[in-house]
Amino acid sequence: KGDSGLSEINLLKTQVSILERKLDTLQNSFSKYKKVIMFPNGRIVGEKVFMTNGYESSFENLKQRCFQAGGQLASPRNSAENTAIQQIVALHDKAVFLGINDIRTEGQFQYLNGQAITYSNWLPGEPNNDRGIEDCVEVFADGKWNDRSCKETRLIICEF
Ligand code: 289
Ligand code: CA
Repeated sequence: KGDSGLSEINLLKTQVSILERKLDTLQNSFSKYKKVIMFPNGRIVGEKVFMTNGYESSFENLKQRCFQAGGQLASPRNSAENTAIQQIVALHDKAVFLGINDIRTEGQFQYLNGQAITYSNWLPGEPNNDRGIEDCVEVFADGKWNDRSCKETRLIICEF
């Protein structure tokens, strides 16, 4: 009887921890979708949410703003994510900066975590590092990328 009581408690503990993990997942999803409802300028692609609040500034400021909001500057990993960003650009009629740059090593574009990019959508002839000062990546309303000076002012899109 004593042993079976113990195993019942252990079973219950396992079930509670499974439920806790599920609750955690649900809460994370809910907080994402809540943001999209509050900011209808967003787009959901799989697990990611892309959003703008209309803020415009240079790359470093955009990067900081997204980080402070608990996300990061939009960093599309595939064409579906790039299309979501393209739609937001078209909606606002303003180009954006991505969370991608070649500040560390010229010609080697990387994500904000330092990994080399695995997806790109450059305009023909880009990146060209025009005048030797183009380390950031802007996206136009057609979804195409151009490297551009990080000092330019562009619209913010964060991903969460
Ligand atoms: O300052 C140069 C930029 O305005 C862009 O000019 C042309 O569109 C191309 O040379 C681009 O590569 C360049 O970023
Ligand atoms: Ca360029």
